[in-house]
Amino acid sequence: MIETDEAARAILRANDRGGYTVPNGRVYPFQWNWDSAFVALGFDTFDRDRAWTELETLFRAQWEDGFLPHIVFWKDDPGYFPGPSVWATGRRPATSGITQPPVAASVVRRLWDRAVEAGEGAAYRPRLEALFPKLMNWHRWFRDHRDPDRRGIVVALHPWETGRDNSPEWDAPGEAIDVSGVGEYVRRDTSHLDAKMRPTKLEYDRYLALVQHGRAQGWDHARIAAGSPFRVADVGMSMILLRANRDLLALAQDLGRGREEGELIELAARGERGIGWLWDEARQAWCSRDLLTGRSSGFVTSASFLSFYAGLRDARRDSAMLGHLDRIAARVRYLMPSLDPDDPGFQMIRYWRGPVWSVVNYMIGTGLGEAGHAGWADKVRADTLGLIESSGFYEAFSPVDGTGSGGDDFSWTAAIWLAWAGTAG
Ligand code: 9WN
Repeated sequence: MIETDEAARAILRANDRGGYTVPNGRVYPFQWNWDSAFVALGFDTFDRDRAWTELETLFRAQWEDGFLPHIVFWKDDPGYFPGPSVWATGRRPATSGITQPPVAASVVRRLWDRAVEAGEGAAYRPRLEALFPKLMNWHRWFRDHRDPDRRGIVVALHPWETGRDNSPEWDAPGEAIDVSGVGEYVRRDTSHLDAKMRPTKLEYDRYLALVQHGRAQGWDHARIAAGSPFRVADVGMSMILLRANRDLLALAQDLGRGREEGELIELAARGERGIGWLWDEARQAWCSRDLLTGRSSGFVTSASFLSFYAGLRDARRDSAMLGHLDRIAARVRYLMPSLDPDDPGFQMIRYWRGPVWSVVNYMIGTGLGEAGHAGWADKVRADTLGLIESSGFYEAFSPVDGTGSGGDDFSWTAAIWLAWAGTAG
């Protein structure tokens, strides 16, 4: 364990580009939004100052309207496609024009609690005071631009926004995307990694068509939303935002920010009321739903199990989800596969159609523990530990035999090891 801890710290140090950390130097040579939040959890176990810096750097790329981009291109690098010239958002620093799951507020709450426990509350309070309004503005941006019906959920306008890029949840909604004008392009991901682990050509065409749509709207978020051919209420982002609004509320209370406290109580209450729209009664599971057709995806994915992390407590639905957990655990060696292994589209090494992702396990395990399901929480953590110990710090892992999938020496896997999987208590 001590050796693995050292290896994890070495990965974070090696992927540190000075104030921000790349997920993997070859495959992903820029700063990614939710990666950086998880990375901060890892740094916090051995370098508190550096952990806070990671998020401070990310928020330096926030737009005036509160939007926080999914990639910040601090320096150009030809190793990744699509790079800054394809996004063409015209920002400084250069950024992408879509966002990613809002885990940052939950991470900041944890960093803050740990600083207070360590007796460093006074030293870190000014940094929290500076980050708080930025987090608030990002959450308001979700309310204003990603929740057209004011249900308290998150509508993704690009599969990359969900962080679960090629999940089959986006297949049917993706059919509405016209790819005829995409043109020629050269992917870089498949020159670094086995194409069997990556999305297909059709999926990439759709990703690029949506980038082109955003660019044609001058990256004006209201216009993009109004005309987007892809609008999916993502169960993962919705659960994560509900949790994050509660965590931001706790921070508002600590800081004595009464006005924001009221606003966050209302946002969390709205989320709790509205998220029931994502319960699929036929499937007896939490599922993403296409906003344009109103249809539920019907897919049970790892994101379905984030209901515990979101703090939803509904005995009937919880027991249905635990039933799915029981069934899935009997089918694979390692929890939590990104797609139900009973689904015909399950592929054990293809990205978000099967592999286990340590960051999702962290959220699922944390939620299960908080909801009083200690046995399941322990299993999710022990499985994550087992995967990393046997295969290394891969981007993701096969739930069937533990083989590593995607990039190696991966920052968020190292961070989750340090902050959660590799810890004893
Ligand atoms: C597109 C960096 C990111 C993660 C995502 C993961 C993958 C990018 C890609 O890598 O997405 O954002 O090019 O494949 O799906 O969750 O943030 O690690």
